[in-house]
Amino acid sequence: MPRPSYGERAKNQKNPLAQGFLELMERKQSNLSVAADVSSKAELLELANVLGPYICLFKTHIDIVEDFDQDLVDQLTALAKKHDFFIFEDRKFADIGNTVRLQYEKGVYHIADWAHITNAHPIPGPGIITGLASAGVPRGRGLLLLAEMSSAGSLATGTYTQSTIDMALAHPEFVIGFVASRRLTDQADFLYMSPGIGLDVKGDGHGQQYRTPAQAIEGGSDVVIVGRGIYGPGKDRVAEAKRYREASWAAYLTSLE
Ligand code: BMP
Repeated sequence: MPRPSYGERAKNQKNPLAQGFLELMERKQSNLSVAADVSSKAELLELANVLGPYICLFKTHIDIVEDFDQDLVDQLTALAKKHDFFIFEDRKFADIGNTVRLQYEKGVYHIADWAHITNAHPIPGPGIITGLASAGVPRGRGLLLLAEMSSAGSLATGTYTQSTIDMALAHPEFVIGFVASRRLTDQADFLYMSPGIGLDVKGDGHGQQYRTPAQAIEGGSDVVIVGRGIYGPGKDRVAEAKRYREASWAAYLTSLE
């Protein structure tokens, strides 16, 4: 059955963050996210500036940047506006609600102040969502739950994944979707973001497992997340970003037929 377009889904979205993101994908004709796993401020900003035109979402692990400062956040926010992308801090919160709220709002990074989207493991139960929501909803942010993981031997399967869906359905004001390899439910229009994507290799020797963009989109993913496939050793970053964007968008267009 043909799927509705990102633009059509935006019109029916009740969550404003998810709506804005779907509109951005349609406007920019990109369902590609880059996973910017680099450890210096200069490299991170360079990736955001050079790859910004091709992506809908810039995914960070801010705690691996060795020279983090507020200026990095200010410059990244300016690049997000300039190139029209959202920022996803892949923080993978995993503690009780009160603690994650503090980790989200305070400390060195103040993630809630600049990341449009962040994510959490459902393992502590629904309190992790309400804790994060208390800081995120007033700022208009969105949360993804890790319903599955791309790595070999992941424990996020079966009833764990099902319980994650139930937790998400109970919190539509903040949960906009999942990190997952495939579409999980038709009960609400969630966003599905899939890491573990590569066109050339199958793994990384540390448990990562790669599928192609077409495999992910065919399974119902909305956003394809690519890291080393774009900027790994010897890669032409811009050429690879274009290649992954084209492959991911072509698979999306096929899914509409
Ligand atoms: P790469 O494409 O270089 O393998 O990077 C994948 C990125 O996606 C990493 O930033 C990793 O933290 C993240 N990720 C993942 O690989 N699998 C998951 O299940 C969840 C993730 O967030």
